[in-house]
Amino acid sequence: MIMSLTFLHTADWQLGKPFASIEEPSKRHRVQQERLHAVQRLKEVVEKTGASFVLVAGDLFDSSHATKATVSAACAAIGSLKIPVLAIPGNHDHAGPGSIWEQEFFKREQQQLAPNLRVILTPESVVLENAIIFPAPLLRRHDSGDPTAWIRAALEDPSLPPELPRIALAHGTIQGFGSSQEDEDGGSTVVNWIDLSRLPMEQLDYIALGDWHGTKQVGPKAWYSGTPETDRFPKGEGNDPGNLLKVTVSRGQAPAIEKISIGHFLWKELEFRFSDDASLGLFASRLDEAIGQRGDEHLLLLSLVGSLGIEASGRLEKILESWEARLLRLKLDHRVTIAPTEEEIIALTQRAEDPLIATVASQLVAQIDGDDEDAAIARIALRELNSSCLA
Ligand SMILES: [Mn+2]
Repeated sequence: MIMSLTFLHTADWQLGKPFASIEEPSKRHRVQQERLHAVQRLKEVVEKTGASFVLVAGDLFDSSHATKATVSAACAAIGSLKIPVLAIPGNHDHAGPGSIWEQEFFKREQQQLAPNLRVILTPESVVLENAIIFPAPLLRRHDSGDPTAWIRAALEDPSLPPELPRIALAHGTIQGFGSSQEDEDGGSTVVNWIDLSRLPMEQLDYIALGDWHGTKQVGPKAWYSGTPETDRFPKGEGNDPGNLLKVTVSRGQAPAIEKISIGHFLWKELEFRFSDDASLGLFASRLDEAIGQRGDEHLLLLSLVGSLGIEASGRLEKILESWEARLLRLKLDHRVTIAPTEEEIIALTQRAEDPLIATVASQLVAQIDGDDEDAAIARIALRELNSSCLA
């Protein structure tokens, strides 16, 4: 009889990630907390899928310096899942000296709140009731060797139960894909390099990978689950974060994979070019369509180019002020230049009733053309002058 097994594959929770680029403390706190909420949301998925256990393919914590509050909250969330949770250390929470896994406080909280959590610190096969796990824990941040190399020989162990599905669990980069490290000479070296081509695929039933934050299949039986809660703006085409994987395996059969979306906050990118002052209205409606009233669930990377008249640039600044306040985060690449309209130049420079302003305006208008800093300052000064005249 073939035993079929369903489990959940997840990774890169990075609990305690600081999100220091979010200045507003209340927003930063919400984004930090959402990573924990994602673990809490796992409970529903566990119940719905009837999964036997959860595999966390590394980087459960963002660092070994997770606060006690983060450690306790993580253990409580994991404990609430009730089923076994097996995790390996990744590069962020590697099992080197001073690791979080050997800290007395973590051990105590784990024992009291998450007795179902098993952190695997040694590269040895783990025989469960219904599967065999081949873990590749990272024992340092950057491993120059292949952390899965030991698995090749271990699969030959005749004492392992032959009928149980065999699952490798690893964290790192695979050949030809993933993240690389810049070395000091500016060259690129690959660390934590998993050589899938050297793993005997016919002897494994699934390879659960972590480190890449999008969901991605990288072999017939090998997947990155991605991070359950998105933590950065989309990097390139096809990046697909905010999921976990429901995996059904049986010994010697192709695994069945189902992607389950679990992420909450939305990280979006928007580019807009201002062709004339009328395009400001189009821009405002574009933002309304993309985000609308749900600013407090969005992070937005906004790239703006083109040029606007003085008065329209002032209106743009007000629109941006609003979105800055509404969004969890507005990351702005603002390259819109101020190009006064004919009417604006005339209105400012030919002020018979106000000769001083007319003189200053004429001097600024003479300086606004160009890409240098002086021209940019002159354009802003002209905008300020214009708004003080209107006030
Ligand atoms: Mn990682």
